[in-house]
Amino acid sequence: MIPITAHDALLVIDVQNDFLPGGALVVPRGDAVIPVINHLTRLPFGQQAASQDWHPHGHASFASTHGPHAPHGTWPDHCVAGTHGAELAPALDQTRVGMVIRKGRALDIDSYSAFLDNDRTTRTGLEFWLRGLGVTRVFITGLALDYCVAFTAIDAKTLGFETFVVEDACRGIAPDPAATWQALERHGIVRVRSADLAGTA
Ligand code: VGL
Ligand code: ZN
Repeated sequence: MIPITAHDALLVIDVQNDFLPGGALVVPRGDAVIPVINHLTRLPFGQQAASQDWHPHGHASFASTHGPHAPHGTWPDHCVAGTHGAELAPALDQTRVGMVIRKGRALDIDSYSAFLDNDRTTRTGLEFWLRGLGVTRVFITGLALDYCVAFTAIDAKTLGFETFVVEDACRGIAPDPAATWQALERHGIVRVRSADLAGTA
């Protein structure tokens, strides 16, 4: 059991309509993370933050931006700022979320991580918010395990936070998550399940 304390933060990555069934960039069974995350929000985390993928029209990560020869690593148009698809899932309990970080807002740079854009220099501010509030450990949940969750976890660890990824509170785009877990474990990130986390008595 891992007792959750005031120095712990829950991070909810990109639980947005476009990544759920019926959305523009579906993460298979992505909706299954919502009840697990809602349960975790009731544990005594000192802070809780959520991220939103938040792209302008014509974003560099959209295949449609590049005409008929879209480069590798582009996606269907998704999470366009201000649209229904970009909203956090209505079933997600946001009552204890104190900070929402919007990332991928620059036209030419994508941002998988909730800490740093893919140029690896532009910061979102999440690091300073967490650190300023005395957070030392982060527990990461959400979508997609193999993209935004993994990038966020690796950055969190690299920035000096003790980093945990909550397995049953994440889903990936690729059917087999084994390579992602190997990469995370190689970085010293701890894989836990929601049942491993406990309120302090
Ligand atoms: C994501 C692909 C493109 C994610 C965001 O949230 O994992 N994946 N944009
Ligand atoms: Zn995106």
